Amino acid sequence: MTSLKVSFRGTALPSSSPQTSRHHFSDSVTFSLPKKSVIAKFPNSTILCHPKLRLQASFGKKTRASVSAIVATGVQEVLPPALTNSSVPPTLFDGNTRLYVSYTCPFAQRAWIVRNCKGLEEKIELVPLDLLDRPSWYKEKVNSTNKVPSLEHNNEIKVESLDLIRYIDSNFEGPSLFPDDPAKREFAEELFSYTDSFNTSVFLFFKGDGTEAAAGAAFDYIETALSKFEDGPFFLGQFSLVDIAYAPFIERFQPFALDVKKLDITAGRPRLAAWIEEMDKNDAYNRTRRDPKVHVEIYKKRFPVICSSAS
Ligand SMILES: N[C@@H](CCC(=O)N[C@@H](CS)C(=O)NCC(=O)O)C(=O)O
Repeated sequence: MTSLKVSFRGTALPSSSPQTSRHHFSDSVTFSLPKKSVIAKFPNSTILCHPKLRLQASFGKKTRASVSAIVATGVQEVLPPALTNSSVPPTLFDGNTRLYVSYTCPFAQRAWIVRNCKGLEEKIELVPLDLLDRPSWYKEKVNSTNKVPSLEHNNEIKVESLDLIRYIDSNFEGPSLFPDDPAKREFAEELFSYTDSFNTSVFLFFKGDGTEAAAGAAFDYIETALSKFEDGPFFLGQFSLVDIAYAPFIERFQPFALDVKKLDITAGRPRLAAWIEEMDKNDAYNRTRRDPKVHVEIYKKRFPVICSSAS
């Protein structure tokens, strides 16, 4: 029998270890070669950035040969089209787990990132909605506030993105995205509480109702927060739910501020720059991202005042 062994070395989160961490890790899977192409999955780990992959084929007992191949990092997922009011609805409350999102919503993106980071692509079905032509069954049967995200799990609905990311992290398999260290947990609570103030300061500035100084102070808060733990470039040192709570917003704020105000949010903020660079390497997150130009176009329509006063 011909078997193929695929191994990787790279940055990963091992689910078997309680230590939340970004470190070099190696693992391998072996399988026989069917005629069809095969997908190598590493069940005990989530690959956080591009791994070095090695493939080795063994033909019988003695012969071994290295095989070169183009291997995609992480999971390749074909994203379903957003459901409109005229689309066929999913069979609700049939025991399946579904995450209702909008591809444009940063709150929904938080939950989507957690789903991907934990390798739950097959356990949690992604159900995108078109918010401009929202299916009526969504408000009637899923979420009476008519907002995304919502999670349908065990025939119950969970809502609110910050609650949802913690729920998914605690109630599903996959690497833990929340540290055990009490000092880190305490700081995480502070940072979760700050997300609304952060977003509000920046949105007010974009709307023309706030000041650049207040928005700058919000980014300075982030810069200071990123220096609290020295064991990594993330908010709690190692990658966690806190990074996931902020990433979808910073992903939008950065290109928009640069485009309409020529304002580089990373200027004089080296930790924020390093954090963005690290987040850019995260495959689970990257699979939820949109082209920055799309964000800029959406924000230009949403915040016309700052565009007309652009420097
Ligand atoms: N606090 C909520 C906010 C969710 C939210 O505002 N979602 C927006 C899309 S980004 C939405 O569904 N808006 C639809 C509406 O307000 O009708 C959360 O964190 O989940």
